[in-house]
Amino acid sequence: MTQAAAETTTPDLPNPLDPEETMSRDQIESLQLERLQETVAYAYSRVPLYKEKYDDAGVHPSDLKELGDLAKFPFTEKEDLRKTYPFGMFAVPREEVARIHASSGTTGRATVVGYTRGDLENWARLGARCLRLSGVKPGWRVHNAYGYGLFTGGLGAHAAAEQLGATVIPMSGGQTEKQITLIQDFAPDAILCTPTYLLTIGDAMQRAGLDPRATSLKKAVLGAEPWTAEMRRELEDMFGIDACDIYGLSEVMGPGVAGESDQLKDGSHIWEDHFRPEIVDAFDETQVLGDGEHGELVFTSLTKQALPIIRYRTHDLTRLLPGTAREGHRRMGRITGRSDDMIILRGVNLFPTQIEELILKVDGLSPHFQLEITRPGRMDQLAVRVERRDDCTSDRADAAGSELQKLIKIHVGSSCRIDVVDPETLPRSVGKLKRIHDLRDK
Ligand code: DLL
Repeated sequence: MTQAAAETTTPDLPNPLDPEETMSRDQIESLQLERLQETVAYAYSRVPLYKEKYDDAGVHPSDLKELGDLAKFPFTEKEDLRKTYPFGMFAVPREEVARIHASSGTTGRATVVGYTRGDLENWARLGARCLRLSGVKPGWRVHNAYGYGLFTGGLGAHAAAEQLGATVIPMSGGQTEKQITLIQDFAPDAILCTPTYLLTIGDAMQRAGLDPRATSLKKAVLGAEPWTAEMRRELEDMFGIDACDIYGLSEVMGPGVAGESDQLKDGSHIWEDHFRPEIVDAFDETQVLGDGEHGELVFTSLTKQALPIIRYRTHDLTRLLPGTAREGHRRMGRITGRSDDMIILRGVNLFPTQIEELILKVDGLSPHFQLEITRPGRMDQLAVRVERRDDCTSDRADAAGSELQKLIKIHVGSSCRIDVVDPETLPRSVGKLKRIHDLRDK
């Protein structure tokens, strides 16, 4: 055992909550109204796109008298950031922008986001809140395997862990063998990465004859892609850890918009002193839905200086639930998927998370899978390609495939082809995994 691995105890360091974390719902809502009025007026006076949109829609910041009035204001879309590429939506002179990030996106131009020094401080503080809520402690060693660079994951999670007072190991994504070496040598207490990348690391350890349960890891804080309760169980069993969710998106901030309690594991708390969430009907965005109802998540930033964002359509589908671990801040349910990840198969809507949930209910099937959409004749066809587990023989794999097919028919309502393939034949994730392979145009 290395010396690092031998040092097992970390003294308990002070770990105070931010005062806003313990505010009541009423206190949060009055703070939200005050900050919302300021933010909308700030954006209107500094960003031509907002002024133009609001003038066209006949609304003015002074119309915001109560929180519900926000619904009178037009949405902001990813397309607005593309139209004003690269810096057209910044509300401060470029010299006051301390950092730029960008998301590559799969189509079209990258969307560029910016932060003032103050924005970076808030981001780090909110990220630290998430880690603290997930049970990560000051003084812990934190292995950060989110990608560093223009993606907000790496640097965002890094600043969060530093702010918390952890010792950060800035590994970034990829180089799985090196990840494993560092996990063994530096003996981290927590790991930060995407759920599918943690699966890749665990899988690679097992193939190298190592037991992921024997590492020093106690907690994983996972996000940047949708994952299910079944995947949480898979990863917790594989590593013998607590796995918690962290949510965020570049346009709104980055990782740290919402985080989950390791005690309750009941969904991520949105830091509502900095963001006002709404849920709108996914098919009619003019309808704002109540708490508990499923729809598309929309965010308004309440404190951002460089890039205030008002009613930003995330296209993430979820619902809002009352606060638990932090009572004043509502939680979001699991994200079922993004409206643009929805597969419409002969009239039936389906998300990769639904398939993940069903695969992990079938004995013998592993969480390594991908979805292929083809159009052999005139009809779309979905094929689920899924690896059998090592201990599942090829004979049993056929039965497992039939069982999955039946489950998908019953629970999703679609007929699809199932290919159960050998272990280690599908590509492994190094960050956000692309589950859907649409081959219809090819
Ligand atoms: O993925 C920020 C992030 C980094 C979050 C690391 C958490 C951890 P983007 O690249 O802009 O930013 O992608 C944002 O990723 O709209 C969701 O569709 C998805 N996403 C992020 N976190 C979660 C999560 C980062 N916990 C997009 N569960 C979002 C489900 C998530 N989906």
